[in-house]
Amino acid sequence: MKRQRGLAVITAMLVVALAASLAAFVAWQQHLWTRQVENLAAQAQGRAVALAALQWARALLAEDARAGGTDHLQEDWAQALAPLPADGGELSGAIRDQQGLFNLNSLVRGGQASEADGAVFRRLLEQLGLPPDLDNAVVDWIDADSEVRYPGGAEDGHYLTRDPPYRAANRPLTTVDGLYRVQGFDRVRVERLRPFVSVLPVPTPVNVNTAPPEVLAALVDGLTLEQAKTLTDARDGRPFRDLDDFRQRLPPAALAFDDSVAAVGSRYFLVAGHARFDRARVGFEALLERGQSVWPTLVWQKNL
Ligand SMILES: [Ca+2]
Ligand SMILES: [Ca+2]
Repeated sequence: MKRQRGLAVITAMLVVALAASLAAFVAWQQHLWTRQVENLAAQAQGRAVALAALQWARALLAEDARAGGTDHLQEDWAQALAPLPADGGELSGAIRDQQGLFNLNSLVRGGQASEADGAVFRRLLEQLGLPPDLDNAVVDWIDADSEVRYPGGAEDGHYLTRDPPYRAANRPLTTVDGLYRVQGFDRVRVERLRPFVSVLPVPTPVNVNTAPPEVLAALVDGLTLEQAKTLTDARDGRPFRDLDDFRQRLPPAALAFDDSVAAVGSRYFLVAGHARFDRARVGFEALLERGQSVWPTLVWQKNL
């Protein structure tokens, strides 16, 4: 009941914020003459709507943090915002848990290649029909040293022979597209991997309550994709309470998983919003971190 009321209040806040921004711009637009100024107005309107949508997402995630417990796909934040009609346009949006995916930056923890995360990533690569050696290439790209890992690794010595030459980043990835510069990756391979990976500012465990079957199968050595699908179907009706619950519900044939790579909650969420007004279409993406405080902080935001 309380949660329902909370959601209603948040939706009402969003509608008020939208109406206010729209009213202001509609009044302003009556005085506009040139297309150039109209474009500027559309951009400003887009920014105002993006801000309202972002506040909506933060409020939902804060509400969820106050309720405590795990993070799973039946919670309010995980329900997509159906296209919301606004005067002369509409807004839609969604919040996606980034820890349901494999965080590529988990491959290096505390400056060292993480064996447990490497094993998960290699299983994911294999399952997607990609060479498991790509793991070493990504670790070398991220780790601070210039020692080449075998097989498949590459450091400055390799990248400096490319045309044009460049150096290994030797720091965490900031976008999945960063993989294009890494030895062994091309368009096909990056796109194959993209739906299952994220790049977060720090290493993170995978949330078994939001991970797709492909990621769950990679997480647990010996778990087949078929078994992982059965597991996610059951989970979406009854989320895992904790890692022990997850362990107990694994099929007996599946081997153990490393506790350091799994969790039942999340800190990082991607908010995506799209709005349409007359001719103008605006979109944005933002990464929110729900850390010590209930109110999530903005890690980055970009307009699409
Ligand atoms: Ca939650
Ligand atoms: Ca390196």
